[in-house]
Amino acid sequence: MQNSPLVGIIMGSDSDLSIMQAAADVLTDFGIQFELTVVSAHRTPLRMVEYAQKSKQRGLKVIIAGAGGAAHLPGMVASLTPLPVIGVPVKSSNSIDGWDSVLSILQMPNGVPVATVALNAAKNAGILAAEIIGAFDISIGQKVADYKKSLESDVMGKVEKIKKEGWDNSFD
Ligand code: RP5
Repeated sequence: MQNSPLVGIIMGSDSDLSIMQAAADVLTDFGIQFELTVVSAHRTPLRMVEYAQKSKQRGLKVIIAGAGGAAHLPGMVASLTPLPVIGVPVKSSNSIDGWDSVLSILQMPNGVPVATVALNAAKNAGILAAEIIGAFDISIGQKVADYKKSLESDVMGKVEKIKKEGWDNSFD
């Protein structure tokens, strides 16, 4: 395992942690060092600027940023760092129905991409971060490939399960 974190997980409030925890769990499973903290675009704007501007020099390779409601954190961080930013729209207490966070994170202007995952999909954010790290780290890349293979095995198990339950399957 590396000594300094490769992935920075940030979120607008501690109330996002129950959702963002899934990204941390994935990175732990893949053995990828990460850090996790609260950075609020609206309530600690200067902390956000400092975090984003120092992120690359601190050795981070990817940032996962989650926020709810008027979710400006991922996009603003992306505007301040050359690192890839993965955005997690969180359905929070101040979300209308989640679309506000999805669109705030998704609809970025040309030049400032945020790789936006589905609503509350912090697990996918963790997997995507692992894929990015795995593109240049052979050991992590192999773990990601093994994980993808396990998804196939899981589904093939389901194929067998419902076949045994009697559903007609003339495909296999
Ligand atoms: C957003 O406001 C945060 O990301 C969080 O999703 C939401 C609510 O924050 P709290 O009022 O719970 O601190 O900025």
